[in-house]
Amino acid sequence: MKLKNLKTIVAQAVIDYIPSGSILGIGTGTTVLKFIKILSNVKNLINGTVSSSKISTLYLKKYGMKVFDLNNINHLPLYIDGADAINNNMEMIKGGGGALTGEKILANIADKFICIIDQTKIVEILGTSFPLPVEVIPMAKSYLMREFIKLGGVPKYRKNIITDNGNIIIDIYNLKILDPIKMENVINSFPGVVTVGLFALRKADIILIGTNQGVKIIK
Ligand code: ABF
Repeated sequence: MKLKNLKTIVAQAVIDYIPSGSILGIGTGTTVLKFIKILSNVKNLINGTVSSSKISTLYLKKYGMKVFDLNNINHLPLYIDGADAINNNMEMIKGGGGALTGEKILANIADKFICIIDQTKIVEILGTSFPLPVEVIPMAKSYLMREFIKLGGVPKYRKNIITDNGNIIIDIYNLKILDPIKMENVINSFPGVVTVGLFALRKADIILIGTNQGVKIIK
């Protein structure tokens, strides 16, 4: 099956998990975009959405979906999002699209986080195949790059990207993340770090994987 079809089958399958009449948290990325299109055909199923990024908000509105401001919502039963890499403990690297801060806020608030991925995202060790994105306050860029080198990584400033929050992204290459929770805590502790794209403290609850054999479910 082509990659885009793996994303489509998983975007379709997650519809069955949506509680009717709820407000739904929406992630960012190409799989989520497919999900938004499919969701728009059954939009009466939900009361509306909250969005993790400006780009997803744009698409949600384009497809006629109601988008609430998160500050006006006090309960989020479900968050649906993709990932860039995920290990067999449901810990993830996210933020390849630069929306990691909005994604992490929604993932943390939601009662349940369902991750929708294609089979290429499964990895044994995080950090080896996909670099770890970190959203950073611009004035801390050089300091943080030095700290990331000390962690054993190769940091690279992502050019021409300003996040939804007006910050920059540093991608850390070649990090072998053997203890994701520890690494998330360490990177969180540096002043100037807004969000690290490591989702280990709050990992996925359910993973739906688009494979050549159909949708595989991991709980
Ligand atoms: C999202 O999924 C982002 O964090 C990440 O960049 C994106 C990548 O997945 P996709 O293959 O769906 O574009 O959660």
